[in-house]
Amino acid sequence: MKRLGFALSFALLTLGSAPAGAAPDASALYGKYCAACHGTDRLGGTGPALLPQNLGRLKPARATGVIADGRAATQMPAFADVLSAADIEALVAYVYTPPAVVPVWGRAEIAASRILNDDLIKVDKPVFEADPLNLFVVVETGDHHATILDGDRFEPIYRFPTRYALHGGPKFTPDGRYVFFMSRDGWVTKFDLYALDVVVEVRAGINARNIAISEDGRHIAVANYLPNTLVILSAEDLSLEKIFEVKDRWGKPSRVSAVYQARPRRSFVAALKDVPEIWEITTDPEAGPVFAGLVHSNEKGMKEALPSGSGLFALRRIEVPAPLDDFFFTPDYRNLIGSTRDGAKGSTAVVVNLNVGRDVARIDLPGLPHLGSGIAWTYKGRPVMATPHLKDGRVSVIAIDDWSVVKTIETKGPGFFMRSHENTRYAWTDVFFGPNRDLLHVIDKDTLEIVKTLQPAPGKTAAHVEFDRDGSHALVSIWETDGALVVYDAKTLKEVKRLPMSKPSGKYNVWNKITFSDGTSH
Ligand code: DHE
Repeated sequence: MKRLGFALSFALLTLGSAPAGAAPDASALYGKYCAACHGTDRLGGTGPALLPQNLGRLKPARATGVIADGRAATQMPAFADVLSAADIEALVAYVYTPPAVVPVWGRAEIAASRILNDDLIKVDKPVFEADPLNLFVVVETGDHHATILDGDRFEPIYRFPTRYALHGGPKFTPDGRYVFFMSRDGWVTKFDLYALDVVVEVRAGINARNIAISEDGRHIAVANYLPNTLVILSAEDLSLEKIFEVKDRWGKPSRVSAVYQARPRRSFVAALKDVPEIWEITTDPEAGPVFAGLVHSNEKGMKEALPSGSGLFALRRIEVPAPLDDFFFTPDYRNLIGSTRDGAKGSTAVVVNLNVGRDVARIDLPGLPHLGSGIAWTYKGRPVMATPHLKDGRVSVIAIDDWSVVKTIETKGPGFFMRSHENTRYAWTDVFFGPNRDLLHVIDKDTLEIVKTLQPAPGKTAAHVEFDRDGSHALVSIWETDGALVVYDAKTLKEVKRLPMSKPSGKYNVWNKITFSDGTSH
């Protein structure tokens, strides 16, 4: 498959900046220096989209530095010798200003963006010697690559470039053969883990959040901030199946925070950022027993039971007290816990029973719990979930039979991710923010005590753990451009191997993902 290089734009960098004293013409500067890579409409091209929504994670001061000095490990060049400081400031202001016309990304744009890899060699077994169900897919956001790692020998099998800025966990087909990646600019890539090559790519949105795959492996849902859509693609060839324009029952538009697969329900569940509704979309062609008959709110705001046989992609709206996002699902997918930021006391978690279609409990969890990273296990015969907090140094352990907080475990700082495995007695969590961000805590699931605190690389952020297929090893990321993957023996907690990697933001074990291990993200 061919991709245009950034080289094209650099050839155009021969013209000078604005004459001294004249106010820079930002639009002209953009057209001259940026458009070839980032698109005349700023929607992206070979370089990422330059719209305020897409730049939300980059502070303007940092953007000034990127234009002046370029960006390491990408093809973004330095412009300090070509543009004056005033030109650069004008460009920064320009890209942080919304375009005069709201960009459209609908059926035609999605279809036109689709790129099939005509060079893909069809194979019926893996082209490598390793257990295909114990592979790790490692996303390296330092230089925008992914590595396929043999999960028995912990040796890289293949490394390839990805789209710019992947986010969220890649999703696997139920047989573990194909994996789907999503970039924040809305690109979805289907990759064949047997052939080790891209199958097809499509751009499903301009600014996307995450993807989910349906229980039968036939559909991919894409959650978008821009435009306000939820897009359903065929997992076979990433052709477009349906676009939901996301609006509440009164017509108010909303961004989609995230979309999840609710496997036993045979549905997608979407978190909406701006309106107090959760959406459930059936992926069961018969709109089967779980979905049919459930209460939802219709377009007139009336509660009604969904008829049986509502059909593939039938939509059920569930009203909630406030917009909720960052969902943890109980292992049976009857309940979810979502965060709301409406409480005077800080964040509060709301439990929504998906069967009855309404909120059933509230849990006071100040300090912004990162519920999406929550994991579940059985503690003293009770089902519990545990979540790190993004703004507080603690892990909350919550009973999922009565929603009480069983224990608050003090940590050395706010955390981001949490992981375990059925075959290990430990749960691992990172300290992601603050001076102790190089630490990881290992918690005994039977005593809820921290039994060890690890420091794999002093001074460097250590984060995101994933176990191998049998739970005998835990893999940790060192989140630096010249970072590493550190393999620990999950019993002795001793390091067994260290592999250099470029900011390995996340790693995903095929087996744990396709079997929906309670210790990992889904
Ligand atoms: Fe993520 C997963 C939302 C910032 C790295 N992140 C997710 C998911 C959601 C989410 C909803 C679950 C999707 C899935 O896996 O299908 N993330 C958000 C945010 O709202 C937030 C706080 C702000 C934002 O800018 O979007 C945010 N996330 C970050 C980061 O800053 C991280 C650390 C670096 C990055 O690459 O952007 C980051 N998020 C991740 C990773 C996962 C993720 C590595 C997958 C976790 C997993 O193990 O499954």
